[in-house]
Amino acid sequence: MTDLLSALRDAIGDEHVLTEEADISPYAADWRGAYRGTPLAVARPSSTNEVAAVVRLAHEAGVAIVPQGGNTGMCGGAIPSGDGSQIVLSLGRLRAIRSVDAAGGTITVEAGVVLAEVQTAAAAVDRLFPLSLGSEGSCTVGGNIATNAGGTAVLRYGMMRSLVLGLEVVLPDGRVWDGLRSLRKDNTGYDLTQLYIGAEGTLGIVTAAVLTLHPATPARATAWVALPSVAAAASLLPLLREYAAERLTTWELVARPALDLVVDAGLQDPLASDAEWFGLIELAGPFGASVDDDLERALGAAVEQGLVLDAAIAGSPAQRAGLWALRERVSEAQESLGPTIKHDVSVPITSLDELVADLGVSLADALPGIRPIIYGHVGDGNLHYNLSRPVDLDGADFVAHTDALSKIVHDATAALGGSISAEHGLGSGKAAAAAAYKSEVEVDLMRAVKDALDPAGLMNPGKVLS
Ligand code: FAD
Ligand code: 2HG
Ligand code: ZN
Repeated sequence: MTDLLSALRDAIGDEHVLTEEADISPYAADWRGAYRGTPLAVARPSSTNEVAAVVRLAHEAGVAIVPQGGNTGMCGGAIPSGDGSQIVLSLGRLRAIRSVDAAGGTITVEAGVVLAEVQTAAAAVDRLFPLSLGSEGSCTVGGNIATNAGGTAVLRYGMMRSLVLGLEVVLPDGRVWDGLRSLRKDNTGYDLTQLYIGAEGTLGIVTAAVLTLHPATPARATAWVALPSVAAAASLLPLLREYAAERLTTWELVARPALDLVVDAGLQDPLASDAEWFGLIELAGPFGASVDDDLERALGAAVEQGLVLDAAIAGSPAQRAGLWALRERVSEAQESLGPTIKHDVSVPITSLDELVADLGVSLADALPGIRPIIYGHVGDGNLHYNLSRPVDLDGADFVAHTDALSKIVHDATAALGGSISAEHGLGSGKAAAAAAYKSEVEVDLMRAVKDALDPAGLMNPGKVLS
């Protein structure tokens, strides 16, 4: 290992190979402290060639690599094992925006560029990069690609995989695949770009990407609504589309206990409603688009049909930000209740009410006093069905119930034809669970891909496939 470390130092510079406890500890655990490992070292290359050199040297030494971007992931994907045998490869120094092509509608960026920086660079040329996550100030493009991130604009623009045109990838043996194409059409064989998206660093290291830019949407109309039920939230989707068509960008759900958390944390509740379910709706369009009128007409029809009980429409950018915060701050606010057992499930949108009703009963039976904090991307059929401890149960004792409680949530989701990871990926935390809900054929195919592209098994082992 001493030889490897000194070869790495020669390749990327002494100060960019970290081994001291104080230096490596920020890379050794996730942001919640839910996953913790022990890196052999942390390598911080600054270019594609340096990434290739690190990977080649590790490959020659038979040492595994764990890529890490902003370390905002939810499932432990960027965290090494605890045995001190794996190198964390941080992409944080690959920070260049290589080019912006407003006319062609593309931007080419390196993997370590923070998502918010891509949004800003797009806005500077009057374009939109639509991926939008609560973590956008710290997550990176490489991490967004590796997890196929979702967020609050998927309804209109799709997940990260629909925003990527081309990739540059360092392969497990250190070779570089230059697939940085900006073509909208390219039917020349297997789609390797899509294969690397959502692979969570298990097939190679993304070093750069060509991303799609969309027209800017300066006209925005935003509402916070009180709802009679989850079924109403599902029925609202086709109604909103009827009035807003593709301008409907966001349709998010927040349950009463989740709203109470952010209000307790200091946010203002715009509706004095005793409803159990709430939602955030946003329409967006080009300058001069009639989004305000469309939203008002849609909400009028929704109230008439009994799908919405009450609504507050943002009258200023500050009010809009206030409504968004009611949704975006829930994840962080739940941490105040102690450790969270997280679930990121999706079902067909028409089955959401059944899922919520079933789980309400079965989880309370399994652990009386358990507090579900439910919110998520209802327009995508995706709920964060997160669990907090009963008030009289210690955090550690609660976490000991994780497997049993998650099995209840995942079984109910699978019974409705759903997915146990809608947008966060599998990492190490959900890899085994996911395999249990897939057919043998599907797991075999995934293993065949892994074995073909990473025959030595050195790319983020134990993630995605346990
Ligand atoms: P990391 O956490 O560093 O890594 C994630 C995975 O990608 C790991 O497996 C890692 O090995 C791999 N990886 C990282 N970089 C590369 C690379 N260059 N090449 C290959 N593999 C790589 N996610 C959503 O989908 N939707 C949301 O709405 C959402 N909201 C969030 C809100 C908050 C407050 C937080 C904290 C997180 C949220 N997330 C959300 C989760 C997270 O931000 C995303 O998964 C994000 O895409 C991870 O990016 P990252 O750069 O932090 O990746
Ligand atoms: C969100 O939609 C994120 O807010 C985070 O995906 C969800 O913290 C979570 O469980
Ligand atoms: Zn989410």
